[in-house]
Amino acid sequence: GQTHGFVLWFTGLSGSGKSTLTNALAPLLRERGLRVEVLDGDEVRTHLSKGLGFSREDRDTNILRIAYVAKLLARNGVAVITAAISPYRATRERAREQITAEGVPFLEVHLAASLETCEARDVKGLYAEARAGRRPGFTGIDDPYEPPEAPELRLDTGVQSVEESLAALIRLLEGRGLL
Ligand code: GGZ
Repeated sequence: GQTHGFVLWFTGLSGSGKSTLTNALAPLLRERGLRVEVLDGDEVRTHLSKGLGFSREDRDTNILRIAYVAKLLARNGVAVITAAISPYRATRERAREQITAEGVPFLEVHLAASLETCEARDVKGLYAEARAGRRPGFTGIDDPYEPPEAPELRLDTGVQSVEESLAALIRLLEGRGLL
């Protein structure tokens, strides 16, 4: 079995493809014998982060909880994929520090689809609500998203297909000796 856990930390706007890629990648990693856990922001918010909103403070609390659980899992050999917007650079850096302090590899993956692309998809109709003022503080509309300056991988999910993105992710993990 696998011995080395890691954290693959997806960051990007709502609709940038975090959940899509996570759901496609997890089974590929399992096929290769890895134990995989996914921490999806939307899902975490119904359990671990129930009751939290979208102020900076609440988002930071959410992200640091995800980082904490990711660390616990990864240091026990689990391949962890996180899929939260994680809009603040400083908070992602705190997550990185806490996880790498345990000797666990942390790979930040920026899903860099443009706001235009994400808004055009608007799978859940949330951008339309935000534009109409019914969802104040929506990331990318009237709340910040700070893109990573030096992510381990950047994927333009507005241009690259899911298959291309998956291939790039597999290459990243292989290149680091994690697959
Ligand atoms: C951003 C929001 C908001 C606001 C609700 N801003 O695409 P989704 O719908 O399914 O995923 C988004 C999710 C964001 O939760 P995260 O835990 O990933 O955010 S953070 O990392 O900032 O803590 C979106 C929905 O919740 N959503 N209101 N105001 N996204």
